[in-house]
Amino acid sequence: MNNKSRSIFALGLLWSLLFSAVPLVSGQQKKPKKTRYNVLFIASDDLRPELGAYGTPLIQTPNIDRLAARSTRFDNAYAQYPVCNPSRTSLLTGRYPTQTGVMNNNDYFRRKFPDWVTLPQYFKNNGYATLRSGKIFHGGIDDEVSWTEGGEPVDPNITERGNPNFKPKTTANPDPDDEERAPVPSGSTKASNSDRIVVLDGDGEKHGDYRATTRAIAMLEKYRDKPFFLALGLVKPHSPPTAPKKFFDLYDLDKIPLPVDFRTTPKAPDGFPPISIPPRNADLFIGRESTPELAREMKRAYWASVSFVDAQVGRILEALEKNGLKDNTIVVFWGDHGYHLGEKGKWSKAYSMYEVGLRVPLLIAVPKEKPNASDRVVELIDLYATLADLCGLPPPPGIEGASLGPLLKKPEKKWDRVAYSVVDYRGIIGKSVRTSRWHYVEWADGKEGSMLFEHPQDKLELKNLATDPKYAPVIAEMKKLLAKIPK
Ligand SMILES: [Ca+2]
Repeated sequence: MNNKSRSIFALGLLWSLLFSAVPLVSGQQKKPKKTRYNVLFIASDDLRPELGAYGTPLIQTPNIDRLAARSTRFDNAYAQYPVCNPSRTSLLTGRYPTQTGVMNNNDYFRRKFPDWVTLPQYFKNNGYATLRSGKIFHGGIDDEVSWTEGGEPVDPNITERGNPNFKPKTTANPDPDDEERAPVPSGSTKASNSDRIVVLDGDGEKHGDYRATTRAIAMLEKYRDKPFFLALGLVKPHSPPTAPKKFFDLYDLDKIPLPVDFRTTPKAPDGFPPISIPPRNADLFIGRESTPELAREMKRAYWASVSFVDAQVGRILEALEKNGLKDNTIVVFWGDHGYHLGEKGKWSKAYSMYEVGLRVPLLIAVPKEKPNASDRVVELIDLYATLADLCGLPPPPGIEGASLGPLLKKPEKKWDRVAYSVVDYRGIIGKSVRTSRWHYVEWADGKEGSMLFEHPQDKLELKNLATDPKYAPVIAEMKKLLAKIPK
């Protein structure tokens, strides 16, 4: 060996030592390297799992159904809070609302926890381009540092609304998700701005969701050669129900079904805690009664709005294919909480701890992974750990939730996790726990009422078992589970 080759040999030895030392330090040395998938993360606002893929007859969602046909469909997925900002904050920070403290649509988690790393930020820190188009965090409370492109500064007109010393520059719109601040219609039968039905022209090209999708497609084309985390947040079918005329025409009004527990005004049935259905709707039929006819029209508008969302999902998925990205991109489609369409007279999600208020659609499509359906109880908060796992990133520190990766491989796998949800109604804290068989809810530790339902036989939650002494042992078990919600 001459001098030159000796020094090359030494250099090579040094390099190989260095590179073998890195995995030793991070404890990853034996893990096979996983594919660096892109992530397409699609949110729909206020979408309950009423889709063709979820077995709803009549509703027209062909694009989401096609995505579902190559996904694992989660049939028992739950939001951690039945309002936008607290639910999204929980999902995106990987912490329960009891940890974030975010329980309304004005709080920003970084006020208390400036150093938390969000789901997109975690991808950004791991070399991904993180791209946002549309509503991912709450409107006006985006988290700019989470995004490579598309982030916006927080709007103090929203986050400072509770601060008595704050002088707003603009009059922020009353928050339609807040029962207390919801706009009051001037006449008893006149619809307010947020509960009127909006019919769009053409394909809805002028609507924010159409434009957000166009922008997301442009981002996808711009970043197609990098690992990317692209988040597209559609605001429909959030009120007001909005869609191009052609999507209304898909539905025959007379065939739109009403729920078995339909009422014209929101009210908890006898034997249920009154707090379970607040007397005033937040989204639709605000301060006014519905009728079966008006209810059918409103539900048709919601369905049309869902079909409009479906069309945007179709556009972004088509762009994914056209750019040759389908085989290396994980697609996640999720709703941020459930929604009442007349069940127990309610037309919104706010403060509902019922199955219909908490259950969400959740589809996860991984390239080359077999399509499946899983009835295991999962939480939106699981998405943080899941996506990090599926993309081969190191396990994120400090977060709650579990990777759903094992359920994608084996949907019937033993899974003893439960779903927690929390709500704050005028300072009264409600807590919910969902197991595979039971759904238990209590307010103020039970002092303001409680509900127990058995699933799947009472999937519409028509019979409250909490007052039947026979179920005291079940309730004792449920209370033990509730005591485990991380604080
Ligand atoms: Ca929402």
